[in-house]
Amino acid sequence: IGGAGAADTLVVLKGEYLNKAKISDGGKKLRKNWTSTWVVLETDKLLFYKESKQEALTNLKPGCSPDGVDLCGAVVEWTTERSSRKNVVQITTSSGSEFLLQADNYPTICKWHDAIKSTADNLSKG
Ligand code: I3P
Repeated sequence: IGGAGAADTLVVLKGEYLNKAKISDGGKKLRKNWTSTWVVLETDKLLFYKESKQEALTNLKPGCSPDGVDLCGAVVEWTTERSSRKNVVQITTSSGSEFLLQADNYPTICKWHDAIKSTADNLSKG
């Protein structure tokens, strides 16, 4: 994902640590591995950093772009089927990759679910 630090992207939700697991890549199932990830929501994408410190460092380095997902065409929904954990949100990208985001604190994950969903829905409206 390019455009880190570009003037046309704005942070919608400031970084926060959430549990993240990528469960499929382009339709191919992956072994689930939950990791604590620093997540930042921008106007068109969700960015993932290992640590909060990396957000500033990555943006300073020319040619260095963070790991993330394009939210255009993405489907965002609560799931109780993809995990035994509570408070799990599933994001399915237009390229067929699937991510799970989770937090034990319900208000926290609700805020992220609502913001990511409305961002994705707005982008899809074109
Ligand atoms: C997985 C691990 C995950 C679990 C997943 C297991 O085992 O226990 O935490 O997901 O369940 O397969 P392993 O470490 O051996 O890969 P949840 O915590 O989300 O339930 P799953 O296969 O039902 O997704």
